[in-house]
Amino acid sequence: MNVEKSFSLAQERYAGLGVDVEHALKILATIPISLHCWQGDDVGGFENFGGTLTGGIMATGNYPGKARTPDELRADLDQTLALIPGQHRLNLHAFYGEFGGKKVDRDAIEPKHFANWIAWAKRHGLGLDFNPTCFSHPKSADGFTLSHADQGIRKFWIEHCIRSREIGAAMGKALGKTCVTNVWIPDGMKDTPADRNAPRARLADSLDAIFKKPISPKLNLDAVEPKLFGIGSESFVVGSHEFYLGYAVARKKLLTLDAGHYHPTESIADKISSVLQFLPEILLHVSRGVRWDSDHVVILNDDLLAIAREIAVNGFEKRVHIGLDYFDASINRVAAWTIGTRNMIRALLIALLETPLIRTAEAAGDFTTRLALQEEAKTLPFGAVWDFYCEQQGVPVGEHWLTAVNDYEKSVLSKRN
Ligand code: RNT
Ligand code: ZN
Repeated sequence: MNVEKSFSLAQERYAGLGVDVEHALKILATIPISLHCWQGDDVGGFENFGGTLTGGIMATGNYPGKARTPDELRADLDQTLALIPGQHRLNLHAFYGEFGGKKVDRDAIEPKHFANWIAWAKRHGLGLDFNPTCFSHPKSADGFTLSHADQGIRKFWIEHCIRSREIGAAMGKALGKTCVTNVWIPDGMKDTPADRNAPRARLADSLDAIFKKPISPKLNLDAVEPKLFGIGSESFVVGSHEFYLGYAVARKKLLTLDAGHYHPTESIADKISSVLQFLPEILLHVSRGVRWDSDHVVILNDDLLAIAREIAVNGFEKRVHIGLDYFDASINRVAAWTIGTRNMIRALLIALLETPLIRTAEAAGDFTTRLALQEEAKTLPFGAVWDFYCEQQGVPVGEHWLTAVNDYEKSVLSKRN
């Protein structure tokens, strides 16, 4: 077979540079990517009380075939997972619970509402991650949740987040795989606030109330996600980077770095080794902003490679939880998941294969050689290794996954609506 032939030539080429390809593939197979459930239905959720997406995030496009029920979403995920090499995780939002047609408000969610998800994950050997949903709800309509001036509204969202952690712990326990529960809130202001302090003080208090009850870190880890701006919160975001960095360090929480949450020229890759000096673990939301936090499908670009390098080169794969966070409704959603996830894995592979000689050159102060090798590395035959890995893991090689997606679109997605 061509795949094997190309692979063995590639392996030889890498061996000449001191790179053990088999070893790289072994490590790659241990790195789970947490697929975000919300790519499958444009961040809609299944509460079925007619809510629209709010919170300053937006899915644009109306490609046909979006999942309308948990069963449809799971079927789409089954198809997606069949196209992605390796063992991964699913990241759920609270409003993807199964409420049996009843109105269960956010402050009343329980592990039982996620029983089908847990059973499905168990069948697939997947871990689950979790998120309270502090948007797309009447009590978040004025743009504030955990930092709201109204104590009643604050209490509602605190209760939601407390329950979310408990659901995370239940997932961790049932699956024997630690759940990461990530708190992101949309709180902020469109225009210049007079008081930036009081909302932040309230947010810190609310978080302390949420995290008061200790939960075993074997079952659930708490993460907090900062942001620079959102639609409708352009001038002020309560949970800014500095706010949550300080909070995470002071309270020993995971910090979530979302690739779309900073100035467009600012990269989260450079933040990883900075924050890991002071935090044992972090969570990534790998995304792609185009001019703004637009959450485009992750592609194999320099930004993604830079993130992958930081993880692979430093051996941070146990300390950095990798999640995806994008939502494109303008293309086939199964393809969107597949493209982004395969790219994340491919970027990690390229990074793992990068020649140790680059580091050696840098350590020797030889920056000429460093640059030369960095550039040579760009045309090393990682594609042959990637194809081999896909074949070895029993998923389609190269563009052949697209055939499966097209068939699925014809036989399943096009029948929806
Ligand atoms: C929003 C954050 C957050 C959401 C998801 C749906 O800016 O990135 O992570 O995208 O929780
Ligand atoms: Zn995010």
